[in-house]
Amino acid sequence: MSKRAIITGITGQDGSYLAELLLSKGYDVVGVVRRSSSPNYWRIQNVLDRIRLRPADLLDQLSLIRLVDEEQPDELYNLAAMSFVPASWDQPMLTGEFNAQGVTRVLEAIRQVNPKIRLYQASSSEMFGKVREVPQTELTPFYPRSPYGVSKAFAHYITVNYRESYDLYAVSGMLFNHESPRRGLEFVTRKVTDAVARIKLGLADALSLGNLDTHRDWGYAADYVRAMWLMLQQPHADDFVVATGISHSVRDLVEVAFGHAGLDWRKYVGLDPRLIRPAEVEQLIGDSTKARSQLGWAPTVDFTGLVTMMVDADLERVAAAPRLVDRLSTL
Ligand code: NAP
Ligand code: F7E
Repeated sequence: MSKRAIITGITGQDGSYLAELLLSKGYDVVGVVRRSSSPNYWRIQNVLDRIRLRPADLLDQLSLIRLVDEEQPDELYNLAAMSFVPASWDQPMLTGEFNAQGVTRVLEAIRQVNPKIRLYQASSSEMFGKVREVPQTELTPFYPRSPYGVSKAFAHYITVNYRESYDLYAVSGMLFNHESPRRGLEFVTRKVTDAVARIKLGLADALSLGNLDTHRDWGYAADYVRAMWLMLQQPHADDFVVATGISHSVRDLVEVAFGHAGLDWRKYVGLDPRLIRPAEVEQLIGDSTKARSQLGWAPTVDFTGLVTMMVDADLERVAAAPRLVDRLSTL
Protein backbone atom coordinates (compact mmCIF):
# COMPACT_ATOMS: atom_id res chain seq x y z
CA MET A 1 0.00 0.00 0.00
CA SER A 2 1.30 3.47 -0.80
CA LYS A 3 2.45 5.73 2.02
CA ARG A 4 0.58 8.93 2.77
CA ALA A 5 2.39 12.20 3.51
CA ILE A 6 1.08 15.57 4.62
CA ILE A 7 3.12 18.60 3.53
CA THR A 8 2.50 21.93 5.24
CA GLY A 9 3.86 24.83 3.15
CA ILE A 10 3.16 22.98 -0.11
CA THR A 11 2.66 26.28 -1.96
CA GLY A 12 6.23 27.33 -1.07
CA GLN A 13 9.50 26.55 -2.83
CA ASP A 14 10.41 23.41 -0.88
CA GLY A 15 6.84 22.12 -0.64
CA SER A 16 6.53 22.07 -4.42
CA TYR A 17 9.77 20.11 -4.94
CA LEU A 18 8.96 17.73 -2.10
CA ALA A 19 5.50 17.03 -3.55
CA GLU A 20 7.13 16.07 -6.87
CA LEU A 21 9.66 13.83 -5.13
CA LEU A 22 7.04 12.01 -3.03
CA LEU A 23 4.73 11.52 -6.02
CA SER A 24 7.63 9.97 -7.94
CA LYS A 25 7.99 7.51 -5.04
CA GLY A 26 4.31 6.55 -5.18
CA TYR A 27 3.11 8.52 -2.14
CA ASP A 28 -0.42 9.76 -1.61
CA VAL A 29 0.35 13.48 -1.09
CA VAL A 30 -1.86 15.81 0.94
CA GLY A 31 -0.92 19.49 0.80
CA VAL A 32 -1.91 21.99 3.48
CA VAL A 33 -3.03 25.42 2.30
CA ARG A 34 -4.21 28.36 4.34
CA ARG A 35 -7.22 30.29 3.23
CA SER A 36 -6.52 33.32 1.03
CA SER A 37 -8.73 35.47 -1.17
CA SER A 38 -6.92 34.32 -4.30
CA PRO A 39 -5.11 31.01 -4.85
CA ASN A 40 -1.33 30.95 -4.78
CA TYR A 41 -0.69 27.67 -6.61
CA TRP A 42 1.81 28.67 -9.32
CA ARG A 43 4.58 26.43 -7.93
CA ILE A 44 2.34 23.35 -7.77
CA GLN A 45 0.48 23.76 -11.07
CA ASN A 46 2.15 20.67 -12.55
CA VAL A 47 1.11 18.39 -9.66
CA LEU A 48 -2.31 19.83 -8.77
CA ASP A 49 -4.20 16.95 -10.41
CA ARG A 50 -2.16 14.37 -8.47
CA ILE A 51 -2.32 15.77 -4.93
CA ARG A 52 -5.09 16.65 -2.53
CA LEU A 53 -5.23 20.08 -0.91
CA ARG A 54 -6.67 20.57 2.56
CA PRO A 55 -7.16 23.82 4.46
CA ALA A 56 -5.42 24.21 7.83
CA ASP A 57 -3.35 26.88 9.54
CA LEU A 58 -0.39 26.69 11.91
CA LEU A 59 -2.20 29.29 14.04
CA ASP A 60 -5.23 27.03 14.53
CA GLN A 61 -4.68 23.98 16.73
CA LEU A 62 -8.05 22.39 15.97
CA SER A 63 -7.53 22.64 12.21
CA LEU A 64 -4.27 20.68 12.59
CA ILE A 65 -5.77 18.02 14.85
CA ARG A 66 -8.69 17.52 12.46
CA LEU A 67 -6.35 17.29 9.48
CA VAL A 68 -4.05 14.71 11.08
CA ASP A 69 -6.97 12.70 12.45
CA GLU A 70 -8.83 12.54 9.14
CA GLU A 71 -5.78 11.85 6.97
CA GLN A 72 -3.80 9.54 9.33
CA PRO A 73 -0.55 10.09 7.38
CA ASP A 74 2.59 7.97 7.71
CA GLU A 75 4.75 11.09 7.45
CA LEU A 76 4.23 14.80 8.04
CA TYR A 77 6.65 17.38 6.62
CA ASN A 78 6.25 20.70 8.43
CA LEU A 79 7.62 23.21 5.91
CA ALA A 80 5.15 26.03 6.56
CA ALA A 81 6.70 29.13 8.08
CA MET A 82 7.19 32.86 7.79
CA SER A 83 10.53 32.34 6.05
CA PHE A 84 11.75 35.83 5.06
CA VAL A 85 14.27 37.01 7.67
CA PRO A 86 13.77 40.82 7.35
CA ALA A 87 9.98 40.43 7.82
CA SER A 88 10.68 38.82 11.19
CA TRP A 89 11.83 42.18 12.62
CA ASP A 90 8.63 43.82 11.35
CA GLN A 91 6.38 41.07 12.76
CA PRO A 92 8.32 39.34 15.54
CA MET A 93 5.28 38.07 17.40
CA LEU A 94 3.54 36.65 14.35
CA THR A 95 6.86 35.05 13.37
CA GLY A 96 6.95 33.34 16.77
CA GLU A 97 3.33 32.23 16.44
CA PHE A 98 3.93 30.64 13.02
CA ASN A 99 7.44 29.32 13.37
CA ALA A 100 7.71 28.44 17.05
CA GLN A 101 4.25 27.81 18.55
CA GLY A 102 3.04 26.58 15.17
CA VAL A 103 5.50 23.69 15.45
CA THR A 104 4.32 22.91 18.97
CA ARG A 105 0.78 22.72 17.60
CA VAL A 106 1.88 20.27 14.90
CA LEU A 107 3.69 18.15 17.50
CA GLU A 108 0.63 18.21 19.77
CA ALA A 109 -1.63 17.12 16.90
CA ILE A 110 0.65 14.13 16.23
CA ARG A 111 1.00 13.26 19.91
CA GLN A 112 -2.73 13.37 20.52
CA VAL A 113 -3.92 11.70 17.31
CA ASN A 114 -1.25 9.14 16.44
CA PRO A 115 2.28 9.22 17.91
CA LYS A 116 3.50 6.81 15.22
CA ILE A 117 3.36 9.53 12.54
CA ARG A 118 6.90 10.55 11.52
CA LEU A 119 7.59 14.30 11.56
CA TYR A 120 10.13 16.33 9.58
CA GLN A 121 10.65 19.85 11.00
CA ALA A 122 12.28 22.51 8.80
CA SER A 123 15.12 23.85 10.95
CA SER A 124 17.53 26.43 9.56
CA SER A 125 21.18 27.46 9.47
CA GLU A 126 19.91 30.85 10.71
CA MET A 127 19.97 29.23 14.18
CA PHE A 128 23.81 29.36 14.02
CA GLY A 129 23.70 33.12 13.34
CA LYS A 130 26.81 34.72 14.79
CA VAL A 131 28.66 31.48 14.33
CA ARG A 132 30.47 29.86 17.25
CA GLU A 133 32.59 27.61 15.03
CA VAL A 134 33.45 27.13 11.35
CA PRO A 135 32.09 25.06 9.67
CA GLN A 136 28.82 24.45 11.51
CA THR A 137 27.82 20.90 12.48
CA GLU A 138 24.90 19.32 14.36
CA LEU A 139 26.80 20.07 17.58
CA THR A 140 27.59 23.75 16.96
CA PRO A 141 25.87 25.94 19.62
CA PHE A 142 23.18 28.30 18.38
CA TYR A 143 23.46 32.13 18.34
CA PRO A 144 20.48 33.36 16.27
CA ARG A 145 20.57 36.95 15.00
CA SER A 146 16.94 37.64 14.06
CA PRO A 147 13.47 36.92 15.42
CA TYR A 148 13.29 34.36 12.59
CA GLY A 149 16.44 32.61 13.84
CA VAL A 150 15.18 32.68 17.42
CA SER A 151 11.82 31.21 16.38
CA LYS A 152 13.56 28.40 14.49
CA ALA A 153 15.78 27.64 17.50
CA PHE A 154 12.64 27.25 19.63
CA ALA A 155 11.09 25.01 16.96
CA HIS A 156 14.26 22.93 16.80
CA TYR A 157 14.41 22.35 20.54
CA ILE A 158 10.68 21.69 20.96
CA THR A 159 11.01 19.00 18.27
CA VAL A 160 13.94 17.41 20.12
CA ASN A 161 12.03 17.73 23.37
CA TYR A 162 8.87 16.00 22.08
CA ARG A 163 11.04 13.24 20.60
CA GLU A 164 12.68 12.65 23.96
CA SER A 165 9.56 13.23 26.10
CA TYR A 166 7.03 11.22 24.09
CA ASP A 167 9.21 8.89 22.02
CA LEU A 168 8.04 10.45 18.73
CA TYR A 169 9.90 9.93 15.47
CA ALA A 170 10.40 13.70 15.06
CA VAL A 171 13.51 15.06 13.32
CA SER A 172 14.92 18.45 12.42
CA GLY A 173 16.76 19.12 9.19
CA MET A 174 19.27 21.93 9.81
CA LEU A 175 19.21 23.13 6.23
CA PHE A 176 21.49 25.83 4.85
CA ASN A 177 20.21 28.25 2.17
CA HIS A 178 18.74 26.45 -0.82
CA GLU A 179 17.44 28.14 -3.93
CA SER A 180 15.85 27.42 -7.30
CA PRO A 181 13.89 29.10 -10.08
CA ARG A 182 10.91 28.76 -7.67
CA ARG A 183 12.53 30.83 -4.93
CA GLY A 184 10.49 33.83 -3.73
CA LEU A 185 11.44 37.07 -5.48
CA GLU A 186 12.44 38.82 -2.23
CA PHE A 187 15.33 36.42 -1.39
CA VAL A 188 18.69 37.64 -2.63
CA THR A 189 19.43 34.93 -5.21
CA ARG A 190 16.10 35.28 -6.98
CA LYS A 191 16.09 39.07 -6.59
CA VAL A 192 19.41 39.12 -8.46
CA THR A 193 18.53 36.60 -11.19
CA ASP A 194 15.14 38.23 -11.83
CA ALA A 195 16.84 41.65 -12.11
CA VAL A 196 19.50 40.27 -14.46
CA ALA A 197 16.76 38.96 -16.75
CA ARG A 198 14.84 42.24 -16.72
CA ILE A 199 17.99 44.31 -17.31
CA LYS A 200 19.12 42.01 -20.12
CA LEU A 201 15.71 42.29 -21.79
CA GLY A 202 15.59 46.07 -21.45
CA LEU A 203 12.84 46.18 -18.80
CA ALA A 204 15.00 47.57 -15.97
CA ASP A 205 18.29 49.38 -15.63
CA ALA A 206 19.27 49.09 -11.95
CA LEU A 207 19.26 46.77 -8.93
CA SER A 208 19.45 47.90 -5.27
CA LEU A 209 21.04 45.54 -2.77
CA GLY A 210 22.12 45.63 0.87
CA ASN A 211 25.24 43.92 2.22
CA LEU A 212 27.38 42.41 -0.57
CA ASP A 213 29.96 40.96 1.83
CA THR A 214 27.86 38.38 3.65
CA HIS A 215 28.58 34.74 2.79
CA ARG A 216 26.11 31.90 2.43
CA ASP A 217 26.38 28.17 1.73
CA TRP A 218 23.91 28.02 -1.19
CA GLY A 219 22.54 24.74 -2.58
CA TYR A 220 19.75 23.59 -4.90
CA ALA A 221 16.29 23.10 -3.34
CA ALA A 222 15.52 19.88 -5.26
CA ASP A 223 18.63 18.29 -3.71
CA TYR A 224 17.62 19.41 -0.23
CA VAL A 225 14.09 17.93 -0.27
CA ARG A 226 15.73 14.56 -1.00
CA ALA A 227 17.53 14.88 2.34
CA MET A 228 14.20 15.58 4.07
CA TRP A 229 12.73 12.34 2.77
CA LEU A 230 15.86 10.34 3.63
CA MET A 231 15.71 11.65 7.20
CA LEU A 232 12.28 10.05 7.67
CA GLN A 233 13.38 6.63 6.30
CA GLN A 234 16.03 5.89 8.98
CA PRO A 235 15.81 3.28 11.75
CA HIS A 236 16.14 6.02 14.42
CA ALA A 237 15.08 9.66 14.53
CA ASP A 238 18.02 12.07 14.37
CA ASP A 239 18.90 15.62 13.27
CA PHE A 240 21.14 16.44 10.31
CA VAL A 241 22.96 19.42 8.81
CA VAL A 242 22.30 19.66 5.06
CA ALA A 243 24.74 21.92 3.19
CA THR A 244 27.19 21.96 0.28
CA GLY A 245 30.22 22.85 2.43
CA ILE A 246 31.13 25.76 0.12
CA SER A 247 30.42 29.40 0.94
CA HIS A 248 30.15 32.38 -1.44
CA SER A 249 29.56 36.10 -0.93
CA VAL A 250 26.58 38.02 -2.28
CA ARG A 251 29.17 39.78 -4.48
CA ASP A 252 30.15 36.38 -5.98
CA LEU A 253 26.45 35.73 -6.65
CA VAL A 254 26.07 39.07 -8.43
CA GLU A 255 29.23 38.53 -10.50
CA VAL A 256 28.22 35.06 -11.68
CA ALA A 257 24.59 36.03 -12.42
CA PHE A 258 25.35 39.22 -14.38
CA GLY A 259 28.37 37.60 -16.04
CA HIS A 260 26.23 34.70 -17.29
CA ALA A 261 24.03 37.21 -19.14
CA GLY A 262 27.08 39.04 -20.54
CA LEU A 263 26.54 42.08 -18.28
CA ASP A 264 29.02 44.04 -16.11
CA TRP A 265 27.32 44.17 -12.69
CA ARG A 266 29.16 47.36 -11.65
CA LYS A 267 27.08 49.35 -14.14
CA TYR A 268 23.78 48.31 -12.58
CA VAL A 269 24.10 47.42 -8.88
CA GLY A 270 23.63 50.13 -6.27
CA LEU A 271 23.63 49.90 -2.49
CA ASP A 272 20.57 50.83 -0.46
CA PRO A 273 21.25 51.21 3.30
CA ARG A 274 17.58 50.41 4.02
CA LEU A 275 18.34 46.83 2.99
CA ILE A 276 20.98 46.42 5.70
CA ARG A 277 19.61 44.26 8.53
CA PRO A 278 19.53 45.32 12.21
CA ALA A 279 21.77 42.33 12.98
CA GLU A 280 23.43 40.30 10.25
CA VAL A 281 24.57 36.72 9.85
CA GLU A 282 27.96 37.36 8.27
CA GLN A 283 29.08 33.94 7.19
CA LEU A 284 27.58 30.46 7.07
CA ILE A 285 29.23 27.25 5.94
CA GLY A 286 27.85 23.83 6.80
CA ASP A 287 29.55 20.51 7.46
CA SER A 288 27.17 17.83 6.17
CA THR A 289 29.49 14.87 6.84
CA LYS A 290 26.82 13.15 8.96
CA ALA A 291 24.13 13.43 6.25
CA ARG A 292 26.57 12.23 3.61
CA SER A 293 27.73 9.21 5.59
CA GLN A 294 24.48 8.15 7.33
CA LEU A 295 21.87 9.18 4.74
CA GLY A 296 24.00 8.71 1.62
CA TRP A 297 23.00 12.26 0.65
CA ALA A 298 25.08 14.53 -1.59
CA PRO A 299 24.27 17.68 -3.55
CA THR A 300 24.21 17.42 -7.36
CA VAL A 301 24.28 21.13 -8.32
CA ASP A 302 27.13 23.51 -7.45
CA PHE A 303 27.00 27.28 -6.94
CA THR A 304 27.68 28.25 -10.56
CA GLY A 305 25.26 25.60 -11.84
CA LEU A 306 22.57 26.90 -9.49
CA VAL A 307 22.97 30.59 -10.34
CA THR A 308 23.12 30.01 -14.10
CA MET A 309 20.06 27.72 -13.91
CA MET A 310 18.16 30.51 -12.15
CA VAL A 311 19.30 33.21 -14.60
CA ASP A 312 18.29 31.03 -17.57
CA ALA A 313 14.87 30.30 -16.03
CA ASP A 314 14.23 34.00 -15.35
CA LEU A 315 15.35 35.00 -18.84
CA GLU A 316 12.86 32.52 -20.28
CA ARG A 317 10.05 33.58 -17.95
CA VAL A 318 10.52 37.32 -18.41
CA ALA A 319 10.85 36.98 -22.19
CA ALA A 320 7.60 34.98 -22.30
CA ALA A 321 5.51 37.49 -20.31
CA PRO A 322 7.33 40.82 -19.92
CA ARG A 323 4.29 42.89 -18.98
CA LEU A 324 3.06 40.48 -16.32
CA VAL A 325 6.53 40.18 -14.82
CA ASP A 326 6.94 43.92 -14.73
CA ARG A 327 3.67 44.34 -12.89
CA LEU A 328 4.42 41.58 -10.37
CA SER A 329 7.86 42.90 -9.58
CA THR A 330 6.44 46.27 -8.56
CA LEU A 331 4.02 44.76 -6.04
P1 NAP B 1 8.52 29.60 1.39
O1 NAP B 1 8.72 29.47 -0.08
O2 NAP B 1 8.47 30.96 1.99
O3 NAP B 1 7.15 28.83 1.76
C1 NAP B 1 6.57 28.95 3.03
C2 NAP B 1 5.25 28.18 3.04
O4 NAP B 1 4.66 28.27 4.36
C3 NAP B 1 4.19 28.69 2.06
O5 NAP B 1 3.56 27.57 1.48
C4 NAP B 1 3.22 29.44 2.97
O6 NAP B 1 1.92 29.50 2.48
C5 NAP B 1 3.27 28.55 4.21
N1 NAP B 1 2.75 29.19 5.43
C6 NAP B 1 3.20 30.32 6.01
N2 NAP B 1 2.50 30.59 7.10
C7 NAP B 1 1.57 29.61 7.25
C8 NAP B 1 0.53 29.32 8.20
N3 NAP B 1 0.31 30.11 9.25
N4 NAP B 1 -0.23 28.21 8.03
C9 NAP B 1 -0.03 27.41 6.96
N5 NAP B 1 0.93 27.63 6.02
C10 NAP B 1 1.72 28.72 6.17
O7 NAP B 1 9.64 28.79 2.19
P2 NAP B 1 10.67 27.64 1.66
O8 NAP B 1 11.89 28.31 1.15
O9 NAP B 1 9.94 26.66 0.85
O10 NAP B 1 11.09 26.99 3.06
C11 NAP B 1 10.37 25.89 3.61
C12 NAP B 1 10.69 25.78 5.09
O11 NAP B 1 12.08 25.58 5.27
C13 NAP B 1 10.36 27.02 5.92
O12 NAP B 1 9.97 26.56 7.20
C14 NAP B 1 11.66 27.77 6.00
O13 NAP B 1 11.68 28.59 7.16
C15 NAP B 1 12.63 26.61 6.11
N6 NAP B 1 13.98 26.82 5.61
C16 NAP B 1 14.17 27.31 4.35
C17 NAP B 1 15.47 27.44 3.87
C18 NAP B 1 15.73 27.92 2.47
O14 NAP B 1 16.87 28.30 2.20
N7 NAP B 1 14.75 27.90 1.58
C19 NAP B 1 16.56 27.06 4.67
C20 NAP B 1 16.31 26.54 5.94
C21 NAP B 1 15.01 26.42 6.41
P3 NAP B 1 1.39 30.73 1.56
O15 NAP B 1 1.72 30.32 0.14
O16 NAP B 1 -0.05 30.75 1.86
O17 NAP B 1 2.13 31.97 1.98
O1 F7E C 1 19.63 36.82 2.31
C1 F7E C 1 22.04 39.60 1.91
C2 F7E C 1 21.32 39.47 3.25
O2 F7E C 1 17.14 36.92 2.24
C3 F7E C 1 20.91 36.26 2.12
C4 F7E C 1 15.75 32.00 4.16
O3 F7E C 1 15.34 30.97 3.30
O4 F7E C 1 17.99 31.15 4.26
C5 F7E C 1 17.21 32.30 3.95
O5 F7E C 1 17.57 33.40 4.78
C6 F7E C 1 21.99 37.32 2.37
C7 F7E C 1 21.81 38.10 3.68
O6 F7E C 1 18.31 34.74 2.82
C8 F7E C 1 20.02 41.81 -0.12
O7 F7E C 1 21.69 40.54 4.13
C9 F7E C 1 22.10 41.66 0.47
O8 F7E C 1 23.05 38.20 4.33
O9 F7E C 1 18.37 35.52 0.53
P1 F7E C 1 18.28 36.03 1.90
P2 F7E C 1 18.66 34.49 4.37
O10 F7E C 1 18.39 35.69 5.19
O11 F7E C 1 20.03 33.91 4.44
C10 F7E C 1 17.86 30.68 5.61
C11 F7E C 1 18.71 29.45 5.76
C12 F7E C 1 16.45 30.51 6.03
O12 F7E C 1 16.14 29.64 6.84
C13 F7E C 1 15.49 31.56 5.60
O13 F7E C 1 14.15 31.09 5.68
O14 F7E C 1 21.90 38.30 1.34
N1 F7E C 1 21.45 40.61 1.04
N2 F7E C 1 21.24 42.41 -0.24
C14 F7E C 1 20.15 40.67 0.68
N3 F7E C 1 19.12 39.86 0.97
C15 F7E C 1 17.91 40.16 0.46
N4 F7E C 1 16.86 39.37 0.72
N5 F7E C 1 17.72 41.29 -0.33
C16 F7E C 1 18.74 42.14 -0.65
O15 F7E C 1 18.54 43.13 -1.35
